[in-house]
Amino acid sequence: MNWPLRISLTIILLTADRNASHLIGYQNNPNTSSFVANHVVEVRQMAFVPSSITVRKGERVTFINRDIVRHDITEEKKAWQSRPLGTGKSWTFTVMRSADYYCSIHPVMKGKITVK
Ligand SMILES: [Cu+2]
Repeated sequence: MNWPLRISLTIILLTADRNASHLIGYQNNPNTSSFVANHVVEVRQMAFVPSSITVRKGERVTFINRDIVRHDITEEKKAWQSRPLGTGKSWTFTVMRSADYYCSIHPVMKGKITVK
């Protein structure tokens, strides 16, 4: 690969990454044999990162606890809730509607998922 082409591809990849930094990939959906996007929200220093994401209905979100204390992910009206996640643990769910959520252990921690 020549250098100008390699630089162009790098710029494209960096731009794509900035636009969807929470999007880590696609997973095969065995029910539809289509691919479903998988978004990632990390929990770092008592905050959800990113705190707001936009997804399509049926896409998945994985929460990963990168913090040193336990956290959970609780929908505002408790429509859904993860188990408490220790350091390094993750929880994945399929998003069907927009939701505001928080950590029930530390209620100041808040996040938002918007289904477009
Ligand atoms: Cu917490």
